[in-house]
Amino acid sequence: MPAQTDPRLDLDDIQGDVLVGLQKNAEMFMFFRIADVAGFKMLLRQHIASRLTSTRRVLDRERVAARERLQGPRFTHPWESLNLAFTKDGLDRLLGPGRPLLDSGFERGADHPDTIAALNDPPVASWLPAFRSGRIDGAFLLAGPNRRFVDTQASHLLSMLSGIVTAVYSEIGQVRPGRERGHEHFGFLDGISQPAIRGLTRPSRRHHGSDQVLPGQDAIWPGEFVYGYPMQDPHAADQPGPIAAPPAVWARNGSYMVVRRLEQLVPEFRAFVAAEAKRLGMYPALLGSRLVGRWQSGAPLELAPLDDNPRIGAEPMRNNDFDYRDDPFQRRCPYAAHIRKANPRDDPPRGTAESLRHRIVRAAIPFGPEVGPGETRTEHSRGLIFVCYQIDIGRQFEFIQRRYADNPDFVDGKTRPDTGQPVHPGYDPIIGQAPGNGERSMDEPVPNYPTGNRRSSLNLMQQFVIPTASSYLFVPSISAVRTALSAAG
Ligand code: N7H
Repeated sequence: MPAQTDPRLDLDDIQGDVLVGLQKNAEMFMFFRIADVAGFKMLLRQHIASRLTSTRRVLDRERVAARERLQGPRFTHPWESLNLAFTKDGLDRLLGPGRPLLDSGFERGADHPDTIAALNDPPVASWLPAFRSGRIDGAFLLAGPNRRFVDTQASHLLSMLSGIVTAVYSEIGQVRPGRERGHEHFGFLDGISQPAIRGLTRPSRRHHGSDQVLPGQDAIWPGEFVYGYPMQDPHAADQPGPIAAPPAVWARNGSYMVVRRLEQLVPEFRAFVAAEAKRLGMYPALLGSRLVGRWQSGAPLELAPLDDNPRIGAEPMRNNDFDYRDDPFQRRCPYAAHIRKANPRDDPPRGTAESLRHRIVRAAIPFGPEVGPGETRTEHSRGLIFVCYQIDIGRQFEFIQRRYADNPDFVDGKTRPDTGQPVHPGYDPIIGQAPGNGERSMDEPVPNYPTGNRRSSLNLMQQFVIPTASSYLFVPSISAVRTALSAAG
């Protein structure tokens, strides 16, 4: 429940995946090109706008699902979800080339040479064919309780759009089966740490001077993710900052979506962790947790530095309740570990206020089959369809990738406890990318916990996470789909 000072969010107008996430066991990402603009606009107005799943609907479903979770079974409701987003080319098609320009990162695009260079991404020539040739105008997100349900939903949509839209690429993501549910393909529990959104949830406790909803979960002003609301004030996190002013009236309640199809080389990752753990004299699960910053169960190294503690991992009141102030010398968690890089909390030189300017809402889902019993080298494409939402792609997603994960000097200003020498933390071993696919390394894979000054480093000869497609999209409000974006031109 929002606090009185929190902004009122237009829950009926903001699409449901942006702030809360569509309910899903399976989700299809259908990238398309518009063939008949006038026909497409008519369908948007008459059929599609009313079918888009709003944030209110997702919240209502969440309440039902939460009640039922108490009784045991997993989500199986035949809830159909549909969201829609457009690339810059799609907006050009709908609004004409004189349309107002939106966020600069969005207008540059994921496949622009400057973006590729900034993120050290692999060349577009190595991406999936659909993303390297021809235009992509937008993407439908279709989610539901299982793959068959979503496939059926997709064929209904496609038959309605026949002759009007061409599907150029579809990928279906699915939660992993059985006990791996909620875990990504390397085996780690995902979807634990998300920003809480002011106006959706009420900050409930003061913790180290900031408003938090669950322990360790900072409340963020909604303008960081959606146009028309206050952003963070970099000097006072509990005060509303400037409004995220929409670049056009119709952009209000809209957000930007980054989609990245990230292939994961799972057998290779496992073999690497096993071999390096042996070399370093540690057990593989410990080394794996030092790369991520959490154990596979989700328990954070800050709270469980040497042994897994699945009870902490499963407990929302505990599994995020930490920062890095008690770990100035990376004894519990390496500076380069994925979660310490991706959300450094209070660790950057300017503290938490700095990290809160670079938060994203994540909505990823794994794709591809499970690793087969004899699969010692990757034989099937699998990985994560990484999705995140923000209001400024350059300051949020790109900043995390470029200035944190790909920057071997971040976190800066750290020194060795014994010699006072400066430390170079190295690359994020999960998503960090070096220029030209060069070699990466990370500092201190071996814990010096609770004491010790053994110096170790890990050479990451290859990447285990490989981008194979990337796209920047705008997720308009439902009312914009019904009006400005579908107005007869
Ligand atoms: Fe990451 N992984 O399995 O190792 N991620 N991630 N991520 N990630 C997180 O806290 C993973 C990727 C973030 O607040 C967890 O929810 C994998 C990209 C952020 O403490 C795990 C891939 C970006 C957080 C993984 C991948 C991020 C986070 C812990 C790619 C942005 C929250 C579970 C295949 C550029 C950090 C959790 C916090 C958490 C994994 C991609 C960002 C297990 C395998 C591209 C902000």
